[in-house]
Amino acid sequence: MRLSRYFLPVLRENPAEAQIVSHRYMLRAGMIKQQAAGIYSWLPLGYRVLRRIEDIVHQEQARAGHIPLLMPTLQPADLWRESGRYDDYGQEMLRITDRHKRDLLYGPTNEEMITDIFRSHVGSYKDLPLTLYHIQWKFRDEIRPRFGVMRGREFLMKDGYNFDIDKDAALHAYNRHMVSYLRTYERMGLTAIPMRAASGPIGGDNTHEFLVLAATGESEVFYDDRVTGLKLGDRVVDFDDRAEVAGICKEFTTLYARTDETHDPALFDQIPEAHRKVGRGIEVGQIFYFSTKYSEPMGAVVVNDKGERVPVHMGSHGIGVSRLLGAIIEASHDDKGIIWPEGVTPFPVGIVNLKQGDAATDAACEGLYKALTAQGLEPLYDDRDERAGAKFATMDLIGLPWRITVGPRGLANGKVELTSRRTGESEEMSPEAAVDRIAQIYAAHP
Ligand code: 5CA
Repeated sequence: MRLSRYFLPVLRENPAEAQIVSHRYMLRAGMIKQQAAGIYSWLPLGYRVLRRIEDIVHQEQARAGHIPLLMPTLQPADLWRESGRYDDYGQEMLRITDRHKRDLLYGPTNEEMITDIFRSHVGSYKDLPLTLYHIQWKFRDEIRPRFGVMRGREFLMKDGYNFDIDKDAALHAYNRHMVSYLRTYERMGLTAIPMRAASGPIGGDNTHEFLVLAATGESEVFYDDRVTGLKLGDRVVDFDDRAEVAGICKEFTTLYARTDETHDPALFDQIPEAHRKVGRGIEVGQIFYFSTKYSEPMGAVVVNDKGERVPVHMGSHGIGVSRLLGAIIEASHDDKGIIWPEGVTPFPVGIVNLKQGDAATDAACEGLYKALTAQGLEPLYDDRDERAGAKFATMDLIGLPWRITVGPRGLANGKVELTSRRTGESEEMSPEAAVDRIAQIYAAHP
């Protein structure tokens, strides 16, 4: 992509309405535009990151054996009358009436609809286990939408639903989600800690939230700081192996980590003082096991191996896809702008031409552009006729993790400069070596 042809409406001034750094940088970097309170357009740069995050979510769900589908944003109210949640959900639910005076709603979550799909097509234990998920827009008429995409009214969520024959099988599905989420967040450069939580309107007793530590987080968290050192890494996990998956969950949930909703001061005080931490966190996901809460009233039953009709055991599992952009920026930025982790960056590398119009620098930039593109590493080439300072400021603001700078002085010696956005360190090398290095770096981020 050439910046001269792209649509990147960066703002020079700090927008007054943005109270936290992620919101400020998303507006300044031309990633989003607010259209109404808590409702945003995703401009090209923001949309690229959103899609990267969706890709990672899809890949890790596939790895765990979960199956994608797509349900609509609008749902008939009657489904929610069956579960009893139509009245319970209150003012957060956006209710709509169509021309035939039928009650609809913009889905805040999909337990009812997925249960309806299941009961229409599945009748035997032989079709279990089954986990279906989608990535779809949700609407919750939050009383205080704020912090940009962090607490929106319209927001993108991955929500998955497991159907199992009994509690043990459903708890395995719960554990499978926990492990798949650990890797999902790690690939985005995040440390997201599973914390025992409260279930709210979704229901059930077993639930964990995933929290990214950040001073601007909306949840108060209490934890043993050794939990932040745990990593799943690139371990090969057999998601069908109940003991292995449960073992990983135990590893990540044994140290104390709770939100204020479930905090137990007596237990907390048993942690050695040096490791006892109180902080704030951003909730980027939540998993639930709620047994037969929806299957029973909605008649989602299967015939078991003894020929009896039994309601299926279910859970639901959510990732805040659009919120993740904010969480990643909160966790990774400096005073010049965003610092994207390689896993989610909108472009793997930027090219800055210090002397646009100079035959040698233009040719070298074109060469880099072609070589990187040929390797599937689409660069963002700043080919505008701008001062070097302005080009650097834009690159720093939008946060691509690597920058190749091409100027007449370096080129005279056959060199360009490769700079890390995170460390600020630069290294001179030939254009070919720079391309190789970028390819090497991204080999670890498919
Ligand atoms: N049905 C369940 C699991 S699929 C569910 O709805 N869970 S949830 O309520 O916890 O939402 C899942 C995730 O969506 C949350 O962890 C959070 O990351 C994200 N989320 C929730 N509300 C908002 C909001 N107003 N703006 C942005 N993201 C949100």
